[in-house]
Amino acid sequence: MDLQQIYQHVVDGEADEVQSGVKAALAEGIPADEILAKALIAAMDEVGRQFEEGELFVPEMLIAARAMQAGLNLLKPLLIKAEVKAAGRVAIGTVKGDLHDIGKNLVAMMLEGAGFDVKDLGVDVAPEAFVRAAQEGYQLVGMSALLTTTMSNMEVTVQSLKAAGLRDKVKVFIGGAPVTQDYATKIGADGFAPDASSATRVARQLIG
Ligand code: B1M
Repeated sequence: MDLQQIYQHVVDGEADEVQSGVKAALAEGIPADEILAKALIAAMDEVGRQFEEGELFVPEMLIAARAMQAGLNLLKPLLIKAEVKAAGRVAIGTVKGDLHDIGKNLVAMMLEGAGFDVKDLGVDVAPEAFVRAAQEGYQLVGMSALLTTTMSNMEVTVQSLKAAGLRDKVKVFIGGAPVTQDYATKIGADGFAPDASSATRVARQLIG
């Protein structure tokens, strides 16, 4: 199976073809993480590029995202290695105003695979919901943002944790395409991860 074909089916938003392509690639022994990186994630980058160029619009972007998710669902059991849930408790969500969840879902999946007890708060998560999770005893709060306009809600959440007297009880780590280490430092987050696999490493470091 040519990974380029799966890539093109994602760009074209053809979920059934993505699923059969992923199944064929797996049957040929292509590793799940290679299919993820070279076909699924690479295709979403292309979709973003075409959107930016005005070559496609929000509905097509959404259909492509669904096609990617269809492929991702098949890879999920292979990406998650069943380990004992002992690494720590993480509450993760996409910040208020932001509906992008593919990257956040990948990070949650990798954390689960690394043995973390993960509570997925979903998308458009208000600062109060992150605060509630910290009150419930989650030791790590992970925030994702894909829009430059919603990133500022990460800072609002850090401030809300402070105001609730919880800042020294939880570690905060952040990520998402527009987010950088400099931004994490600026808003007082404890960690930043550029991708899903480094998110696991950062989470481990933060929890000590
Ligand atoms: Co949107 N969108 N979108 N979109 N979308 C972007 C982000 C954009 C860059 C496209 C572009 O212009 N090139 C642009 C943002 C521009 C900006 O702010 N700088 C954009 C825009 C403008 C918008 C709308 C405003 C469009 C509109 O309505 N006019 C709108 C906003 C809606 C909202 O959120 N309120 C919108 C809507 C959508 C859809 C709903 C159609 C759809 C999302 C569907 C879904 O998520 N269920 C969508 C999509 C699919 C994209 C692109 C094409 C792909 C995003 C994606 O899933 N990437 C995106 C362009 C792009 O990113 N190339 C784009 C694949 C994913 C695996 O990567 O999410 O980066 P990513 O996650 C990575 C890392 O960032 C990191 O690890 C992940 C895995 O390696 N990471 C973390 C992520 N979270 C982390 C958290 C961590 C650690 C690491 O710790 C906690």
